Amino acid sequence: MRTVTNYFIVNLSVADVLVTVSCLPASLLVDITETWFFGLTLCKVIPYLQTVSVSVSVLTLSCIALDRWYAICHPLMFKSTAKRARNSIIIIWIVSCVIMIPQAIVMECSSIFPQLVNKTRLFTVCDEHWAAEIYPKVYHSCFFLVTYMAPLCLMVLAYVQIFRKLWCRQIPGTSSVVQKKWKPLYCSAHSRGSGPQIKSRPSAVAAEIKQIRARRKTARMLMVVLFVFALCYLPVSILNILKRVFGIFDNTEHRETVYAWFTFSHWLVYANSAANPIIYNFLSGKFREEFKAAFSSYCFGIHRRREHRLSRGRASTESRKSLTTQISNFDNVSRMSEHVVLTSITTLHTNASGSTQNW
Ligand code: NVH
Repeated sequence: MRTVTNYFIVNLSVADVLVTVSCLPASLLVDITETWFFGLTLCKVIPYLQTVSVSVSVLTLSCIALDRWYAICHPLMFKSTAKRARNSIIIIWIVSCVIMIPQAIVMECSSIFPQLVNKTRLFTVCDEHWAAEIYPKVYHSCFFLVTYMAPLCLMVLAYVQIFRKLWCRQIPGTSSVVQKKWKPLYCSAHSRGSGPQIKSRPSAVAAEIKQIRARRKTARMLMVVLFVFALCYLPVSILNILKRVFGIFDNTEHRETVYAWFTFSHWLVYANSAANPIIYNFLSGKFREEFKAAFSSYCFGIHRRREHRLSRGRASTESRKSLTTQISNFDNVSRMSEHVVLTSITTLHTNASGSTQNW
């Protein structure tokens, strides 16, 4: 499915793969040995790729949130298309590669014992070298703001509005009694009864309920992805600020503990890359379905895939047959509410027109 969100999710995965392949092995070795074995070029390239990947991930998550925010909260203001998504992805990569160039410039190899420079790689470290003390403080404060704090705050605001729109809004064509039953308790009172109560055709109502249901599922998954991202990048971001801006670990007696915390924080960053496909697996039926199809076609060849497509085709035809069957897959609370809505609309409509029309 070439949706805008899916384009961005693929881009997020590219950044995840990039950081896992290029930075994880080096990070593992540095965390264990406290030594840089890879020479000056890679001392510039690997941390550069690390920061590019962070920037690409956070910008991609921001674009996903922005796209959902426009689609759900301001549908008439902006139309996002697959082409626009592709262009945004190109811009994300260019911007990330450009803004992280200073990182490559400041990375240098140095030896703890300069007399051993030409004899061994042991005691070599790869670290930032700045002309004055103030520069790293400014740079890392900006890095934290631009790659963590500001985008996360904006995304939280966007998802709060999306949440309100999807979970607290008036369902079209429903009476206030039905509406109260549909609307879960956690929605604030002010949104209750807002918006006109349009008496739409049942098929239109069903289509809209279906759309809201699909959007809720996607939004729920995206909120989990964002929450896990924020959680996994929090320790490394905080530790980095404490180290570079406040210089807290410069003369510490607890060197081992500090190293352990840094190692843990690096692993959380890499764990985030592994977490995303797991989240998609648990929270997206479509992802599971497509993954299984791709996996079985990889293992058993094209023949099986064709069979799978056919059976999926059958399944989707069957699923189109009955709206009630489709809706019965909803989660428990919503299922009950939805049942109330559908029964009430059907009853209302039957009473009004004497027939239940197509459904
Ligand atoms: C540059 C690093 C240094 C910490 C984040 C990821 C991250 C850090 C962070 C947040 C393993 C600017 C700011 C940096 C590093 C860097 C070697 C390597 C990496 F989301 F990774 F706070 N933070 N030496 N952080 N860097 O650890 O230069 O990328 O070999 O890639 S960094 S490494």
